Amino acid sequence: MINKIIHKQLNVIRQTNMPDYDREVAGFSWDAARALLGWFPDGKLNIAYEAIDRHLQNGNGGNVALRWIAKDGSRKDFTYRDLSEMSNRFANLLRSLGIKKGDRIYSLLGRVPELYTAALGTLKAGCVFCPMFSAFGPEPIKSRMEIGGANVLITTRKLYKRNVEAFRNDLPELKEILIIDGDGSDGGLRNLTALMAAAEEDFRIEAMAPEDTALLHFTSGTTGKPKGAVHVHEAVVAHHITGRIALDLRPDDIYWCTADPGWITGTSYGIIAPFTNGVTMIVDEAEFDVNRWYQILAEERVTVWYTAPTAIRMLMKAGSDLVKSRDLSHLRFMASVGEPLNPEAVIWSADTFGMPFHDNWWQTETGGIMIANYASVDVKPGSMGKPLPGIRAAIVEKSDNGVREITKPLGIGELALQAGWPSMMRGYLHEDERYRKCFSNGWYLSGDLAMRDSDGYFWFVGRSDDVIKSAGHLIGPFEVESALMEHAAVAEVAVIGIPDETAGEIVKAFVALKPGYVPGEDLRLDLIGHARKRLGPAVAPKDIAFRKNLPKTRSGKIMRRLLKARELGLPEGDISTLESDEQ
Ligand code: 6R9
Repeated sequence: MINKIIHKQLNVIRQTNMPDYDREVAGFSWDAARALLGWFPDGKLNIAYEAIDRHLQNGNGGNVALRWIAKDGSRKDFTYRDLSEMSNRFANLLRSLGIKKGDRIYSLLGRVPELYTAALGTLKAGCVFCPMFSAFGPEPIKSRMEIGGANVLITTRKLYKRNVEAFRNDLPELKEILIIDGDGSDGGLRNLTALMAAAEEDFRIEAMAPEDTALLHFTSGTTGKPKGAVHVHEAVVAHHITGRIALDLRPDDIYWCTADPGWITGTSYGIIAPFTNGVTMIVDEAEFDVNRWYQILAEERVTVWYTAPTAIRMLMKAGSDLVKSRDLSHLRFMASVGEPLNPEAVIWSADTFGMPFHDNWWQTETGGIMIANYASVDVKPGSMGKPLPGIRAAIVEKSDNGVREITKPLGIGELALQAGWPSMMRGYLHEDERYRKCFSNGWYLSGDLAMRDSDGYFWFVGRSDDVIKSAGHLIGPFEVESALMEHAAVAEVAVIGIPDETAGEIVKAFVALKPGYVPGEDLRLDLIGHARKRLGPAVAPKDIAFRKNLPKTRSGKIMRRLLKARELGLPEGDISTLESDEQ
């Protein structure tokens, strides 16, 4: 723990949306947060109305909602009115195809404008939106579409051919595939652009019950298939208030969230929260690039910036001079999420930008920010900050009848949140048992280990499971192992995360070969190639090592933990259940 504290200046504190954290905590009510939104009669609402059309009613339809920067650097602006009309067209288009309320609309797209209008139009039509990463290969795409029962997929011709075509007929519920770059002549694919042009511009937004499903976001566990976290329309209450008090968003902000909507950060804070708060949001189609990023921050006069530790570490590596040579005087708040943010990175940013990155913590399951460093609160570098007003967070440990709170400062235990905030997932799709196991004595158990200090700041310690976090993305070892098992040479496989200076962790696989196969560089590259084809570059292992056998428990479970301890030269811990272990 670093003792240095970054103090906030009084003139900064006064200008924030939440100048007094303790007062906000004492006075906070979710009902008051609900009242900040527009709502429909009879307690109904719709996320897309709150995000877009409410601003038209308030006379702000002409404000720029989305400034899209294409890979080639060209810009395109969309006002709130533009997005309203385009999402209306998309909703009408769904209706014209016979798509009903509750149907599941999936996207497999890069960060292009169609992704944003499809998300909003889907919500307007009362359908469920499920965004997928365009860097996924066919395996993760197929399992996600199968589990969620996808009815419509919006994608590009290339992504369809490469990742979907081969299994299209295995998905009986999939009715329509809309191609954003289609010419209408492909077998069974529809041309989104033509359909959009033909669709009506007016649409009566579906009034949804607060508990109606709005979004489906997949996340990974240690075992089994990916889990589909179900989120409801009322989640927008939490998106809105966290945008306001954790990211300090205001209508005159130029806000840039660098996350892709395939990750929940890119939906909650890359679509919903910024729009409900009426900002101008920057979307960059291109991937990370140091110079491009600094150029965007300067040229677009970004005021609030939300990014992730892997990117911050890469910026740090590129050096402070690049920052100092630009005019970044418009920046007033910077935040980070997704993995531990090293204290060095916080101090570096405070020295280099004149303000620190504000780390915050949350999960796909929590739907929105739960613990954060706020604009008005002093920052302890390395800490995730303090619970959101309205959220009770605690450190708990197992007890005879469930869990009990550890109140001793700096006691390590599982990070838990008192259940019952609006953006909490309402279930893992088709997996009630897995969902129920997340709760005990009214606490939601996060699966993360953490501690709280005597000032109420929370500190991340580690994960309590084997899930890997690489460049901010959760990767389930089982998903990677399953893909490698499909290779003819593989008898057994175990996948773990290895610490990496930049990406936090990288995926490494240990493979035992079937008889007749010989370990070697060619086979190693072949296995990596196989995994990349199946899983996509974001999920595939970066490294593969061969073993004669993998360490297993007597019940036959591969001990990933032991492999990891050996790999890192750490104590092997309790190996009493270890069975075969010939290396
Ligand atoms: C939003 C998001 C959730 C997991 C979470 C934890 C890790 C997130 C963190 C952090 C340390 C932070 N995590 N924020 N670890 N410090 N500030 O990331 O959702 O992809 O579901 O991941 O990410 O392990 O449990 P998701």
